[in-house]
Amino acid sequence: MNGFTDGVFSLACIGALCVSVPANALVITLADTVAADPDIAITESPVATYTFEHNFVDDGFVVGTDVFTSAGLTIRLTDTTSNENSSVSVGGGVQTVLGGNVDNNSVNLSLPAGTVVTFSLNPAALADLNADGKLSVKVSSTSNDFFFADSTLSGQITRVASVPEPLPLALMALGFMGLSAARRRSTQE
Ligand SMILES: [Ca+2]
Ligand SMILES: [Ca+2]
Ligand SMILES: [Ca+2]
Ligand SMILES: [Ca+2]
Repeated sequence: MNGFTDGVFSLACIGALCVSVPANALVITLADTVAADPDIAITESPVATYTFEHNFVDDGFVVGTDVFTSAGLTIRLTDTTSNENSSVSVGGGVQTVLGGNVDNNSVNLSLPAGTVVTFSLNPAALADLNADGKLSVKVSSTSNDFFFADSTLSGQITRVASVPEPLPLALMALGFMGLSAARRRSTQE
């Protein structure tokens, strides 16, 4: 191989290496649970609402890099007696889901009985979650009383991993070394 083809060959190799290092898009499932112990009574009066926040930042969510493509909220409510109506609102009111009577569970409120309110976040609620990795949740009573047991928000994020900086730089350095070696060889010939 003469100096010129040697240089072209090393450039071609570097090109192939650069192309073979793609940006990686990882899909990761995250879940965050807020649990009340003991269960929190939500009544028409004096306390009609219970507000809390699902926070994914402390679970590794990186604002600006990670994006929730979908997420579902599962809230468990319990009750001791009578009929009531519940309402769950997220993201300061961008999505509200109305619930009916909560099944009675008068024996032990900590048992996994009661009623589960579950729904997928709409685009506005997803946007609120992606903006800061947090979603506020408000559980309200619109008639009579019930108890809040726990809430789980889970969903899939896509994480775009950038190409590590040192690698392209090292490849460029290798390329220049190859070219100058080829030049040296061709001037010596
Ligand atoms: Ca969390
Ligand atoms: Ca009930
Ligand atoms: Ca938010
Ligand atoms: Ca009740």
